[in-house]
Amino acid sequence: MKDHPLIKKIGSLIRAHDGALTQDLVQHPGEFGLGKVPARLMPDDTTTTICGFCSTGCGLNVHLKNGEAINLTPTTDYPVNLGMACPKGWEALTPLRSADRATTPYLRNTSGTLEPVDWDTALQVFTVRFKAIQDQHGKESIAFLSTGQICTEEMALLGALAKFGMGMLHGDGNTRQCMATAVTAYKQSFGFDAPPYTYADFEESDVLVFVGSNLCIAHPIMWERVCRNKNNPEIIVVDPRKTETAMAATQHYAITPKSDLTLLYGLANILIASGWIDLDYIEKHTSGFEEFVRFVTRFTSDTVSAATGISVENLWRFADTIHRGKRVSFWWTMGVNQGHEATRTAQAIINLALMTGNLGRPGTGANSVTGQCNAMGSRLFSNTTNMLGGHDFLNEAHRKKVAAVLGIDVGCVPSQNSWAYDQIIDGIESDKIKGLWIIATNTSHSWINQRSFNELTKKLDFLVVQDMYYTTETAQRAHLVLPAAGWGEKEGTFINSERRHGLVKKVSRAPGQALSDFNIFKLVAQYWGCGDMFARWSSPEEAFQIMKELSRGQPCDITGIDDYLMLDRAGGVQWPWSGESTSANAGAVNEERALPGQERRLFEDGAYFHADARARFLFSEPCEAPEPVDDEYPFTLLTGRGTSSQWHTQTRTAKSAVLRKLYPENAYVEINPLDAERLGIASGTLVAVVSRRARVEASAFIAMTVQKGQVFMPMHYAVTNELTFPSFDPFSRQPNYKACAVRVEKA
Ligand SMILES: Nc1nc2c(c(=O)[nH]1)N[C@H]1C(S)=C(S)[C@@H](COP(=O)(O)OP(=O)(O)OC[C@H]3O[C@@H](n4cnc5c(=O)[nH]c(N)nc54)[C@H](O)[C@@H]3O)O[C@H]1N2
Ligand SMILES: Nc1nc2c(c(=O)[nH]1)N[C@H]1C(S)=C(S)[C@@H](COP(=O)(O)OP(=O)(O)OC[C@H]3O[C@@H](n4cnc5c(=O)[nH]c(N)nc54)[C@H](O)[C@@H]3O)O[C@H]1N2
Ligand code: SF4
Ligand SMILES: [Mo]
Repeated sequence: MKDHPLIKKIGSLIRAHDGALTQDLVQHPGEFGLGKVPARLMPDDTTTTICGFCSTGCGLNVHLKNGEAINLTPTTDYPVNLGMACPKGWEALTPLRSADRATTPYLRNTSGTLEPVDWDTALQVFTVRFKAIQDQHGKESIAFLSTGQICTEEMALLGALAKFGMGMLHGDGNTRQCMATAVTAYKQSFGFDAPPYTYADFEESDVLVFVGSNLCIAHPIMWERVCRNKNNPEIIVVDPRKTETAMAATQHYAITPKSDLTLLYGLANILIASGWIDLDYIEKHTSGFEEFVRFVTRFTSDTVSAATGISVENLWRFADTIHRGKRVSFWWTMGVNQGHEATRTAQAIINLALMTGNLGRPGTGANSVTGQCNAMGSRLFSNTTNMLGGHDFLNEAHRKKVAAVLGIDVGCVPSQNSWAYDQIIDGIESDKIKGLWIIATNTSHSWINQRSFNELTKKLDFLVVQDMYYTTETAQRAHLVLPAAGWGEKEGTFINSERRHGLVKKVSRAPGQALSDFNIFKLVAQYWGCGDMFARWSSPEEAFQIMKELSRGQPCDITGIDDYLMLDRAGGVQWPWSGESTSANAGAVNEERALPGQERRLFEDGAYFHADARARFLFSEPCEAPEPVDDEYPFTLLTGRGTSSQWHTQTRTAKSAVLRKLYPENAYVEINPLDAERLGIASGTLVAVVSRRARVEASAFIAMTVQKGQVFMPMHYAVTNELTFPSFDPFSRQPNYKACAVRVEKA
């Protein structure tokens, strides 16, 4: 390796990197040998793991032959899914065996094609090119975009390596597209990013309110938990579309898109004016209520009805249902998070729960449902928006604590916040970002106003994409592709929507020379010359021990989880778990150690994470949607999930013949029958959907699911984000994917 021509060229740039890991990984391509695969009360040929698609975090039994997965079934005694799985879970192994897996690194050659190279060359080029950019344009000129879809240990290592080892200041992830609003809303309202619920709450409520959430499609097993509710609950859905979830609800309010904030303030006004509030709770546990009361009085039923399209009678019915409920839970997902005033909308939901005392008791809560398998890991440990372990880059004591735990110089820890995703992309435009490393996300498809990003990639001096497949839209634009092992081919932990850390196991061999993201980051550290800094991160399980130390004393403290084996035995562990068991939280007592109770919720004592222990009522004046419809673009385009068998940009789900049978192959647009008739559009014909950004084609799906004047396109087809309008919530900088103006015409 020392004689490699590149080494000669770059000389002292690279320190010795021929440690055991390099020997192992570079000399012997492919990660041979499976992990330890601890079996939890299982026969030797079956082990357990957690599904790698959505944030529900279902437990799966993986059936092995010669230590290698051949099939799987849902785990019956896992507290999350109780033996159920959705089509994606059942098909989770199939995408691993696809022919377009990246089995070697690829480097773009002088004629512009991606050419296979070995790991050594790939890592040399990675190091030389990024260092050269930093030398020329400053350390901050390279950035990373990471993900909520790799193991927490991998995210933590990437975040630490990029920011503390490689000197990057800017790094963000696809969690910005997804959960940034919930993070910001909780931090401001509760003092920490803390979704309070446990899935048992789905079964224990007597009223469930879903705002901008299509649980039947996006979280089918959470929906199954709702179906197990024995209280004959009222299920209220607020969604402009008549979704599968809305059809199953007892009350559906087909709200005018992006008028949720007004609706929620109007409901608050009715509840307050009627005395349907819990003054005791408000007084003991909150602050800012009086200002809030003064603010909401102007949201009279008539004005709210006009803005939202919901009749005055129905506004009162909605409020009355909340009032009559003994255990009311409020749930929200992307219909809220992806909006131009998303943070305040999420907080308006939180305000309703606070003022009615619906927090901290079974079946209650202001509950943000997460999206990706490990979005919650990314929220706490990706070192992007928050510093490792839910810490704050701007807080000196936090910087010292994190540096001490990692055994690094505090001078390596940035004292500034990173740019958000959109600001990093703007940085490419303004020549401030010259190099970008994208890990486990497919920006070229999923980013809002995708065409603009794709144009900008041409301005980058160096784009590295680390993915399971070399065929993704983003990988196809890269200078260098690093081949990653996927879910099932590596070990680590995920954190699900209800804060449950679950163990993910290696049950299959990564193809060719693909390596786990963890080992890719370790190699990068060595080639970069900062391997010593990460010597303690010798394996995912060692990294988990570091994560535990980072969490100590935080609301997300997990110091009570001994190791992976304990996680496995306990059926996952919800944070916090510092090890003290009380009669309330202790579950089955094992001869070695008490395992935590399997369903734990936050704020049972009414103490929030602000210094005064009070939750805040936060609010702002609603403002107009950024791109309202007009004569030229008369339709509101809604976007979201299409079916339970499609996952995001489809790099994985499209690889399964079984799943492909369960959804339309080509892009489609849902149109209301009245609009279709007026435009002379027949079902199944090709139409053009035109926005100020693009004109794309899709087949017409004529259905009552959308209201007149609205159309819907699933995000799973790349054309959808050619149309979307880039606007962002001012507090969370989450993209407003859910509403832009379009027209529809015959193709
Ligand atoms: N099958 C499948 N499941 C998934 C995913 C997947 O790709 N496929 N992705 C996962 C991820 S990462 C996420 S984040 C979640 C997303 O889960 P959800 O948020 O439930 O899914 P979406 O379809 O994006 O959006 C939910 C609803 O918001 C509605 N909506 C649009 N505009 C508004 C509005 O102004 N107000 C209100 N109240 N509602 C509005 C849409 O009509 C849509 O029905 O799903 C997760 N689960
Ligand atoms: N219009 C519109 N756009 C949206 C949304 C919407 O509702 N409407 N929703 C947004 C939301 S909520 C989200 S979360 C985003 C999702 O957007 P993306 O994150 O871009 O979507 P994915 O298809 O999940 O991309 C994950 C990538 O990681 C790769 N991968 C999978 N596992 C691994 C691994 O272990 N290691 C590595 N290195 N790679 C891996 C996959 O092959 C894939 O290329 O989309 C957003 N975009
Ligand atoms: S609901 Fe989510 S976690 Fe459960 S099997 Fe389906 S994709 Fe996997
Ligand atoms: Mo998401």
